[in-house]
Parts: sequence; C-alpha cells; structure tokens
Amino acid sequence: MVQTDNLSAHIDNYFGIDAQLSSDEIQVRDAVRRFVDAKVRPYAGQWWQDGIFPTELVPQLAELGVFGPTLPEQYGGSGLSPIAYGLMMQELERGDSGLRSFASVQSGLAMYAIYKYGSEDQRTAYLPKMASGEIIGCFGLTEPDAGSDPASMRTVAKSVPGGVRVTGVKRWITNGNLAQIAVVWAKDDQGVIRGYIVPTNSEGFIARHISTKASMRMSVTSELYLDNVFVPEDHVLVSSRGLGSPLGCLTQARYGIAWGTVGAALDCLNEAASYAQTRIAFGKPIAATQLMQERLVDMLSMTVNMQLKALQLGRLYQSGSMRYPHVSLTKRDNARAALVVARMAREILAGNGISVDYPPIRHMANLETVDTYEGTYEIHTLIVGRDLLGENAF
Ligand code: TGC
Ligand code: FAD
Repeated sequence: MVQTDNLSAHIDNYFGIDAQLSSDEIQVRDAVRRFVDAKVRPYAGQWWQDGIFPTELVPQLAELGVFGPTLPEQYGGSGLSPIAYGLMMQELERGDSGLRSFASVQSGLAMYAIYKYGSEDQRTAYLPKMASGEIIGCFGLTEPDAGSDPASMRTVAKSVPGGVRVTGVKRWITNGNLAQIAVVWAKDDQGVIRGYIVPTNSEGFIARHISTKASMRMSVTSELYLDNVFVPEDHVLVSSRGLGSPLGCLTQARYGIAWGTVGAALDCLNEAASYAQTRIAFGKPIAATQLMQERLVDMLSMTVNMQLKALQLGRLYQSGSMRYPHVSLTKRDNARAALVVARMAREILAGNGISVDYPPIRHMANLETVDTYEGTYEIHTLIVGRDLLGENAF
C-alpha cells in the first residue's frame, strides 16, 4: 500500500507530469502550494461556511506573484510562462475555487483588460498597484438579463463634455464589493461595446453584496448599479472596440480555469483516496473493496486527462498556436470533470462527505459555479461546435 504521506505525490505525478515542467515552473507551483497548505487549507471550510474572503492574504498573494504573472515586469508582472500561470491557478484552486477566482478576476480579467486595451498612461497608473494588491479590480460584463449573450447588454455610456455617463446594472460580479476599480463594459453612442475604468467611489456607483450563494461562498460576488456615473475620457480603454474586447479577456481567465479545476480535482482525489485507506467497514479498509477501487481509478483517470489537456493547452499558448475554441474545449471539459470527481469523492466520504470539515462538498458546490461562469458548458459546446462544423448554432 502506498503510505498516506506519499499518496499525494503519487497521485499528483501519476502520469509523470513533473518531468514535463521546467524547474522554474515547479518552483512557482511548489511555492504557491506551500502557501495554500499553510495559510488556506486549514481554514477554508470555516471561511466558506461563514462567507468570508480572507482579504488579509492579498499582500502575501501579491508577494507570490499571482496577480499579473504573465505580464511584463515593467508593469509589476512576473513575466512567467503560461504554464507557470496555469500551475499557480491549479494550486490556488486546490485550496478553494473562490481563491482562484479572486486571482483570475484581478489578473486575467481586470489587469489584462487594462494591459491589452488601455493606454500607456492607464497601464502605468493601474497595473503595478494591481500587481501589488493595493488596487483590487472587478470585471462587469454580465447583466441580470444578459449572461450567455453579452451582446444584448443594456448598459450604456452616453457622451458628455469631458467623458461619458454610464448607466446600467451588472450582476454576479466577482470582487465587486472589494474593488477600488471596476472595468465596466457598456455600449457607446454608436452601440459599440467599449470598456471603461470606473472608480468604485464614483458618484452614482453602488455595489451590493449577493449573500444568498450556496456555492463560491469564500468569494465576494456583487451586483453593480451605475446611475449616470461620470467617467472621464482618460478612463476609456482606448483600444477596446466591440464584443471581441471583453471576450479576449475571457480567453485569459478561461485558460486559468482550465488549470484551476485540476487543483480542485486533485484535492478531492487525494482526500478520497487517503480516506478510503483508513476508513474501516466490514473489518477492512474500504480501499480494499472492488467498488471503491473502481471509483477511485475512474477519478484518477479523469484527473490525469484533465492534467494532460491543461498541459497541452499551455504548450499551445506558449507556442502562439492556441485559439479560443481550444480554451473553450478545455474549460468545458475540465470544469465538468472536476465536478464529477468532487461528487465521487463526496460519495466515498459518505456521511463525513456532507461536512465542510472535509473539502469535497465545498469543492463540489464551488464547481457548480465554475461549470457556469466564464461561459456555461452549453455555450462552450456551441463555440467548439461552430469551430468544428462552421455552423453557428447559438
Ligand atoms: P461572436 O460573433 O462569436 O464574437 C464577436 C467577436 O469576438 C470574437 N471572439 C473572441 N475573441 C477572443 N476570445 C474569445 N473567446 C472570443 N469569442 C469570440 C469573434 O471572433 C468576433 O470577432 P469579430 O472581429 O469577428 O467581431 O459573438 P456572439 O455575440 O455570437 O457571442 C459569442 C459567444 C456566445 C461565444 C460569447 O458571447 C460568449 O462567450 N458568451 C459567454 C459569456 C461569458 O463567458 N461571460 C463571462 C462573464 S465574466 C465571468 O464569468 C467571470 S467569472 C470570473 C471568476 O470569478 O473566475
Ligand atoms: P443564461 O445566459 O440565462 O443561461 C441559462 C441557461 O441557458 C444556461 O444553462 C445556458 O447554458 C443555456 N443557454 C443559453 N443560451 C443557449 C443556447 N443558445 N443554446 C443552448 N443553451 C443555451 N460575470 C461577469 O461579468 N463578471 C464576473 O466577475 C462574474 N463572476 C461570477 C461569479 C459567480 C459566482 C457566478 C455564478 C457568475 C459570475 N458571472 C460573472 C456571470 C457568469 O458569467 C454568468 O452567470 C454566465 O455567463 C451565464 O449567464 P446566465 O447566468 O445569465 O445564464
């Protein structure tokens, strides 16, 4: 029998993934893992139950370089490889999807929007402070009546002398009540979607915390109300134009989710396997029963598939040949597979499995959101279907 102490290493590296990573990538991954093991995993169940995001960890997360890891150092980034970024997300989500979400929104959505579509002045004004966690950002695309189909958004930015006035409602916005700035997407006078950097202390801006979630309880999710909020001209994301701009940001964050979900699956598999080795029923460990072995091998198989797909996606990214349908396929499949693995882990822990004293049910509830946000399973199916068959079936 593999001893419980070695079990995690045995499972994590079952298909020899470590040999495919550079020493820098392993170093980055292990640093985030040590942090999550020491500062997050022991408390995650309680934070989740209480609906608390541990904001005191933000400076330490910044120190680890998780905000803007792939951005150039001149903007406070770490200039890391896409695979190193993915591994960071994996380790954060091993702790909790809400922790990874915080970093995804800060880096992949808010910082990336400013980096990609902002002016040089906007980059230098915001990105270094966002990398250090001094400024928190959120990303407002979804509305109460426009989720999967963001082109139907109603939020408008009307031209006025010196800038625009933004009016509308954004719903389900991660970090909304923590953020100092919101990247808000709205239609201009010509009906073109553009991005606006909106300080959250602007007159007419209100963030309302959504407290009824039974998923992602460690993450802060909000509704943003913008009532005629004045946004000066120099806060418009200069090169943003059309739906492709916010969707370009989503590609970055979806890439992070494709990796993050591997971490949630690994945590569930590790927990279930070690539980099965020590839980006695009918005079022997449940790991010694054929049915439990089949279940754990199925979980391992799904997790290995997730790892390999994330790694190949990272290689495509690194070589410049990643296209957004590749990201959709991986986000779709890995989020769904992680959800299945988490449910199976919950079953193996049985009665104990329904308690947040153990991670599987927390991951399972979180992964319902992960399967939905950044494009639902169905939307990613249709994105890939269109790419495969050349027919738009939305
Ligand atoms: P469509 O005609 O397909 O596209 C419009 C333009 O955008 C381009 N494009 C993309 N570019 C980059 N990355 C992508 N993923 C892109 N997808 C499309 C496309 O080439 C086109 O460019 P151009 O130059 O031809 O104009 O637009 P559509 O209206 O048919 O809709 C497409 C659809 C359904 C795929 C899209 O609207 C979609 O992805 N819907 C899902 C919405 C979504 O994912 N929302 C996420 C909100 S943010 C969030 O959930 C954060 S959670 C964060 C966390 O906590 O981790
Ligand atoms: P709908 O669009 O109403 O979809 C309802 C159902 O219909 C889904 O099952 C969908 O797959 C299906 N459907 C829709 N169209 C089709 C079709 N053509 N064919 C087949 N099926 C279809 N958004 C942000 O902008 N920023 C954030 O930070 C953010 N964070 C989030 C955090 C959490 C905790 C959650 C839950 C959501 C967050 N979202 C955020 C919003 C998220 O991206 C949306 O919930 C998601 O895109 C789906 O939109 P919807 O909920 O309006 O579902």
